[in-house]
Amino acid sequence: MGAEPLPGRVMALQANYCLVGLDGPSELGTGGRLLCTRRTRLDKSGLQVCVGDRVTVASVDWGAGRGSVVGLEARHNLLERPAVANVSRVVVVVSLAEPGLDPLQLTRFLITAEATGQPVQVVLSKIDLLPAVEVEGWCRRLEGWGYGTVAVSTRSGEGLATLRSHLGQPGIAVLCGPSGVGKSSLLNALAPALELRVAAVSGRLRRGRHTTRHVELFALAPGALVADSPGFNTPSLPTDLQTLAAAFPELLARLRASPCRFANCRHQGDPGCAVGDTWDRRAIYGRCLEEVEALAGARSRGGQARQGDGGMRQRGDRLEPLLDPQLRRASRSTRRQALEQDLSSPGRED
Ligand SMILES: Nc1nc2c(ncn2[C@@H]2O[C@H](COP(=O)(O)OP(=O)(O)OP(=O)(O)O)[C@@H](O)[C@H]2O)c(=O)[nH]1
Ligand SMILES: [Mg+2]
Ligand SMILES: [Zn+2]
Repeated sequence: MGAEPLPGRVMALQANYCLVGLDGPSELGTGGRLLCTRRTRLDKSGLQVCVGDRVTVASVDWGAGRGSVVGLEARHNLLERPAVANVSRVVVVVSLAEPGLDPLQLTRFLITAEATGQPVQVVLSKIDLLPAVEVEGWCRRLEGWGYGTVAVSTRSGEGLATLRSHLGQPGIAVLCGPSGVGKSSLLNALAPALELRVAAVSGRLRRGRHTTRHVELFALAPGALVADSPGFNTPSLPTDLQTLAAAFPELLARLRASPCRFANCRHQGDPGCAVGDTWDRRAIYGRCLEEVEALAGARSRGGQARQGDGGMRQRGDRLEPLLDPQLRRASRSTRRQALEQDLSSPGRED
């Protein structure tokens, strides 16, 4: 039994356990992993750990490779879905074909990614299925949205070296995106020893089959962790308009250059709108805006959605945190309080 708590990082969640990668050398060698109980209430808020969390482990049984998480460090940030704490960059992967790229769906992934406050990047996958000129067109289009892109193919190997250099940076990079776009295939291409499960797309729309079921962190280089995650189709939107607008880099750039006449401008042809009508994602922004407004309207009519459930909402068979986006952008301590209400759970994403 070890006496001093040992520092480490949550690499994956498994049922009621979490897999903790220990920082230093231990009786398990370097980079040893312990299966730890995670039902322990870490504090009175009942906060649970999430992949990416920095934790301390005690009551270690080296022979059995087991331990107990006894401490949790404050999170720097949280990607809500897939739930990963302390991310350094979010890489949204979308394929150009099989399944085809849906700009609204991509935007919803980008909005979730932007909420972390960390750098966001787009990987365009399966470029072997499209003429180079179309790939180039998508790259330019996404640059217009304010995003750097890497165009890749696991079949031809194109773009893999560039992607490796991005993912090989210190910190945690999260690969997220729809099912079947090739997230796990990309990691297998970069690190064949991982042998992650992949599966062919199916159906008329060539959709993925939800092959990856859990978020897991892998070391691509010393200090460089990358998370593979289960694909899902419809990331949710923020609950307020300021957060929504802040997730469109090209909109922010125009507003910084010259603000609209009215502070509550919807940028949909409003009088005195400085953003104008010519930006690519105007209609997509409009769709998201309508959805956020409709949800806000339903909340203000019902009232109970936010207050009655302790900041949680039901999605499918699990509870998800209702983090107030304004809190997320508030001071670090306020943000921590918000995070402490967060019950993160892995599992099936759709
Ligand atoms: N043509 C082509 N097919 C690819 C490429 N990369 C992956 N695929 C195929 O796409 C399918 C889905 O790949 P996965 O790696 O399982 O996709 P995923 O994004 O991890 O899917 P989920 O785990 O369900 O989220 C598999 O049949 C892969 O062989 C590529 O560059 N080109
Ligand atoms: Mg996968
Ligand atoms: Zn405007």
